Amino acid sequence: MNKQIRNKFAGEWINRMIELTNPAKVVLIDGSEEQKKKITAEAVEAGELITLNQNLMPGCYLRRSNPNDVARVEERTFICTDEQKEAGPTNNWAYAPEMYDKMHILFKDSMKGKTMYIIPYLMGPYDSEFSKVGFELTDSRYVVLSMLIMARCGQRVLDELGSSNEFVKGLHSVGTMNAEERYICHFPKDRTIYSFNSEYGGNVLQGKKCFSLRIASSVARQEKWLAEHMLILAIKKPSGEKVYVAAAFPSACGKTNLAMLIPPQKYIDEGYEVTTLGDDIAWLRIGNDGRLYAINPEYGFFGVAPGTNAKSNFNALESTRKNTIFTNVALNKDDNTVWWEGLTKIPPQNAIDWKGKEWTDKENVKGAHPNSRFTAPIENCPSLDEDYNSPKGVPISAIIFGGRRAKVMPLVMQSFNWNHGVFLGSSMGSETTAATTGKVGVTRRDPMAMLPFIGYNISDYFNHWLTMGALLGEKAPLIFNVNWFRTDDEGNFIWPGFGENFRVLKWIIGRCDCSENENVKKTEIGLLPKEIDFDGIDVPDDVREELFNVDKEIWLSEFNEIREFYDKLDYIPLGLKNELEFLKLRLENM
Ligand code: OXD
Ligand code: MN
Repeated sequence: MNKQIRNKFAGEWINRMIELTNPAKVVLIDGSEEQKKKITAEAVEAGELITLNQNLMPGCYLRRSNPNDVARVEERTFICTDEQKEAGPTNNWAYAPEMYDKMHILFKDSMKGKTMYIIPYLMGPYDSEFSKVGFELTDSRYVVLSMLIMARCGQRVLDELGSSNEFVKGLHSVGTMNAEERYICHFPKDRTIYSFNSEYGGNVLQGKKCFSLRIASSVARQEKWLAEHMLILAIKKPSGEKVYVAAAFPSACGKTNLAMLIPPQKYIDEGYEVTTLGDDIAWLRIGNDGRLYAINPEYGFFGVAPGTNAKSNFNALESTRKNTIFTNVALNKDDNTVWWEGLTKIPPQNAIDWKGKEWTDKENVKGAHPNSRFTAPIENCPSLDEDYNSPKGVPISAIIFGGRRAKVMPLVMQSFNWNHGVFLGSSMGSETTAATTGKVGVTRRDPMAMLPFIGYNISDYFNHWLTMGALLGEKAPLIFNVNWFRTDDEGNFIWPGFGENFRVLKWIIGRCDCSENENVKKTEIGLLPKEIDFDGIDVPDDVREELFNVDKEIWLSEFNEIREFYDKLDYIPLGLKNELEFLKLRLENM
């Protein structure tokens, strides 16, 4: 029996899980440096981690995963409830009692001969009304060490929990790594998460997608707040005033890059600065003053390595210089550091690929897996905002939605109002690239970039967004849509993106403080800038026009696609039905 946990509710549940999984030993994670060192040394000794060059990269390690376990598995991810309609048409549903039975068979004796680590963790800052406690019980040292980076963990969390029964229960076992029997299960009613047969971050670092999005979105609906797949950044204006922005993008749209953006020199010289609060998840609540406040519940970055370099994202690269775990990247044998596609133009001479083989055929074989990752402490980030840890959160002035659209969406537009903004979020999508599927240019709808993460029925989720707007009233943040991926007829991107995206952010914050009141025009699809500050970059006149072009035929077909998508849902909330109808009327009169 485990006597280390004094909280009666947690203690009882943990004892049941110990009985079920039958570990040889149980270790409570206390959050101390000594314990972390000890577990790291054991992981190195067991061959689970490779020590990298400690002079160049202190505290950094390389992990090679099972090659069958390199990404999130949406088809093996379940929302388990009593009735299917609670999960809705966009989730894999399982009948909760049946899934519990199945899981308890899989977990029976799954930790026999192994150590169970009890990780008490907190999503959100200490002493904050935003924050919520979870426990993850795991038999993986790699998961323990990754959780120590991604969340606030240990004794202080137990102190914060006190005698409360409010915590998320999580059980994880690496099992046999049989991909066919891989399960990522969520039981929102019991606030319980079970992950089995995987060690991939998005599946098993339970604080992240499982808790902070799927379980939290369902809790947020009950408690009237929002748990969203959003980065948070701050823009300091030359006056010294800061404006906070939250933004949601589907994967492969540069979310981490935007979160850590460095403005063009001209704006830095004028006194602008962008700072980072989070790159993946935001929890948003209405504060005492009626405004919407956000925190980043996480404590680290779980970023995609390939493509990250000093030019594409200096701040992300700097964040990985110390105390970072790299997963499935190549090992540079010359200096015992890491490498991935896009880090430098020329790969290292002598390297080992992500599968652990000598990397000789550099033409045909990738050194790093395309979804290889770095797990890095947030405090490493040079652009970290001073308020990233604030228990109060930061007041959000603008919400940005975005996707990868070759023709439909302009570079930037503002919604007419909150409901229209929710409509833009609900219908947002991204076109597939050759890298993601064989079929290029198919629009995959990914509402609010939350499709794989909404822990309940998507129609109720849309309704909840509309309700939040009604509660916020006049104090609601403005909602925008951006598209960095507009192309010409040959398929070339016409917008430089990266740091230049600051020009768009500048218009957005100008809309928030009314300084761009004159620089706006009403179109059928939303409010567009009359002009954007192109000073200092070479954007020909026809490209400037194309970036904001609204084509009636393209939009009519977009309208039809949105309607088809809506038709697949259980119901469409009235506020969104109206927006769809208004759009049609405006387009018909165009
Ligand atoms: C994701 C991630 O898959 O953040 O969205 O890793
Ligand atoms: Mn994400």
